[in-house]
Amino acid sequence: MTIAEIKTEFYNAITNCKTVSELQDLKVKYLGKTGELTAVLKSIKDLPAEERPSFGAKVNELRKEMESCFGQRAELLKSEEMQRRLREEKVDISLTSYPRRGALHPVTLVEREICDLMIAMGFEVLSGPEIETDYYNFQALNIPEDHPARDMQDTFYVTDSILLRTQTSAMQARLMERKNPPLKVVCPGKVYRSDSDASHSPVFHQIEGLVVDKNITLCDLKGTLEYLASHLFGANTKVRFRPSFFPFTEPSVEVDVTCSNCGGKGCSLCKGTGWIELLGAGMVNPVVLENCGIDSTKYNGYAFGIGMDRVAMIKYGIPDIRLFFENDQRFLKQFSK
Ligand code: 2NL
Repeated sequence: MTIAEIKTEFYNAITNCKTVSELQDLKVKYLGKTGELTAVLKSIKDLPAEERPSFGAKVNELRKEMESCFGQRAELLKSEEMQRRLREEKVDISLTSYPRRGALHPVTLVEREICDLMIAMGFEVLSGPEIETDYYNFQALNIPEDHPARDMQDTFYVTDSILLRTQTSAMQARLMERKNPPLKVVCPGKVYRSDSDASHSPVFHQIEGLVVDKNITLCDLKGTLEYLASHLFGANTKVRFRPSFFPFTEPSVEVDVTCSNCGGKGCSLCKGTGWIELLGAGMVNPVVLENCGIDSTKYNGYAFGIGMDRVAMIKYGIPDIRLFFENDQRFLKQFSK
């Protein structure tokens, strides 16, 4: 082959070359030790001596030309290959389905709101075990064995003396044993009672407040609850006490608030009375203070217990407590802002 033929053939071959590895093969074919150009160069010995220098120069010139062509082609093919891989190997993250956004449970919203309001009044927030001993759940709180109040709160027993707490007071009894007054705490958490209908669930959420100090009065309790109710249900909410009975408080009261739905005029939510029963409370029974090692001649206090599920039902107009435990996303999503 002549130099011109090799050159033409080379340009055809290199323009048709589509991949880096094809190009590598081509390089060997033309420029390798046993390649075309080397073969041509070897034929130099058959030429007359005076033609050899110019022939050699031409071959070298072509070699340089080819080398630069290989370099350029290699760059081009590499960048094309990169573009192809970027195109074909792209991970399209927009195609995956988005995880649906959650929302806070209405009872969690109420718990946070109440805790925030209590913290603003200087209360600490305390939580404790859901599995309790009979002692802290009942006996320390002046509910002895065979007391009718034990039937009032149908209890899930784990063993004879271990149970699922029926109220969060157990934690407050533990606190009173451990710390000296003044005490000012709220205990939110799950409590359990063997009871189930539209307004009772075997698990529900309570928050109990406890203040122990010197010279505490029912007035302190009322002021605290008025602040709480007016922030939970609106500034015009009124609070009233009715006499009641709990073994752990004396005197005990049932606390009503004016209906947030009708403002006290009477509607279906308050069954025409204008009032909604919200919680139970009272002055801590001195027997309970003594049980927990607090001198009841020096100290006294108040306590209250609120069902947070009930608060959420009133606040959001939810007719059945069981809706809180079904975990239907369509229901749960409605309450978070
Ligand atoms: C209700 C309302 C109440 C308390 C809980 C309490 C806690 C201690 C001492 C005295 Cl450590 N009382 N908690 C007081 C009154 C009512 O809950 O309806 N309970 C059956």
